[in-house]
Amino acid sequence: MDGAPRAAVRAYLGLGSNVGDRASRLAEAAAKLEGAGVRVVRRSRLYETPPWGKPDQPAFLNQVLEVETTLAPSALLARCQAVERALGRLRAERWGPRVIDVDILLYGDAVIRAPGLVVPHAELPRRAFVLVPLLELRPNLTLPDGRAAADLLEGLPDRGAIVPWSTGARGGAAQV
Ligand code: GSY
Repeated sequence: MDGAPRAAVRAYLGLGSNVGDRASRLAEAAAKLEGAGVRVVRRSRLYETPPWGKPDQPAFLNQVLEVETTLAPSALLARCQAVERALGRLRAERWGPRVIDVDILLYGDAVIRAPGLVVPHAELPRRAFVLVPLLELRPNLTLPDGRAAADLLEGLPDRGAIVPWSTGARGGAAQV
């Protein structure tokens, strides 16, 4: 069915950066994701988050985008990876620092277990830095397996460390 027209699906993408001008990289990623078959509908605030998995690295900025897409999941993954490459992402160290990371978190209610693509994202239930911005956009979100995202977050000890980003430069207003 590749190439056949598809109905639009709401998908959620997780963005993260902890190298260089993090906020600019996230904005560039959102801009580059848009194009044939992908429209960014809403974006969460930016959150400053402690590194997960490998602690001795700079803090991340994270954001979640809600997109409307007519791309198949595999094509949306290819778009995400193209954006990572365009912004200079090198797939090197696992859990290491990165200029940009773009992950598919949810693709409608789809459950996908394919080589290279697991949806909902396999780590979503354990990552407060994803759940907090996702819940900002979808406070009543239930995962395809029936679990409430808010309940998952409640069980994560680091949830309080996920805070809206503030430059602190001019009164510290949160960036949106
Ligand atoms: O796949 C996400 C990349 N990443 C992150 C991240 O985006 N934010 C935080 N806080 N820690 C992370 N560790 C990895 S790997």
